Amino acid sequence: MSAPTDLEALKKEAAIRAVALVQSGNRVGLGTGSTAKYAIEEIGRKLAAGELTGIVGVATSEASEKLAREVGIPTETLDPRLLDIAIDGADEIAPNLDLIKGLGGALVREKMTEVQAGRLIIIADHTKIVSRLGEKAPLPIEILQFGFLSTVERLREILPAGRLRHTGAQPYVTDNGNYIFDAQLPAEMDVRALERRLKGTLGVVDTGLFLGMAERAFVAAPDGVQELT
Ligand code: ABF
Repeated sequence: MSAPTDLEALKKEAAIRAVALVQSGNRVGLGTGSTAKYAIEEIGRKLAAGELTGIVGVATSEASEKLAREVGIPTETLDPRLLDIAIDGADEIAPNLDLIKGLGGALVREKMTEVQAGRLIIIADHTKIVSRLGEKAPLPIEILQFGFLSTVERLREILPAGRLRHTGAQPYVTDNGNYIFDAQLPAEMDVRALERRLKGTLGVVDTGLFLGMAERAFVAAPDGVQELT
């Protein structure tokens, strides 16, 4: 059988590979975005077919919560219990599986959920592979609405090239009621030092840097799905 060439078909195939790691009885972190959507649908399909039982999903966004309900996945909100596995997309994947996430706006719920997962499995198409973080995508940084102009000024002292995300004329608002500052990362950036500095910046809720969190990635390319560890 020849490999599918359509990108959506490949993203779906990557999602199916990741969902194969889910076992009956697992508590599963449900990611957000157009690739994670396929994983949620596949879990729903397997539940309906009786191929999986006893799954509990913890959704990383309102949109994923809604989709999970539609496909029949019982959901709970995040509590201190660990999750067995989480499956999510990414905006950039570095060779060591460090990630930029959050262009979809769900970075805080994603990070809070996925840090509690025994395994974080990333699914993406090949355009997300980079040689260094910040090569293609900006780094999303979620900030409080209160005093946001002050926070943006503080952030510009660290990352001068960046701007508040907008939807039309209005600032984009996350599921948590916050704003997002999208910053260009300079080359040769120590992302671990950057993460510490950003997390210590007043008004910052969290960043889209997911460092040392992913266990593996299934990356969809025209010649098939590659597994990165
Ligand atoms: C989420 O969805 C995000 O962290 C990331 O921003 C985005 C990727 O979406 P897609 O799979 O649609 O490219 O996983």
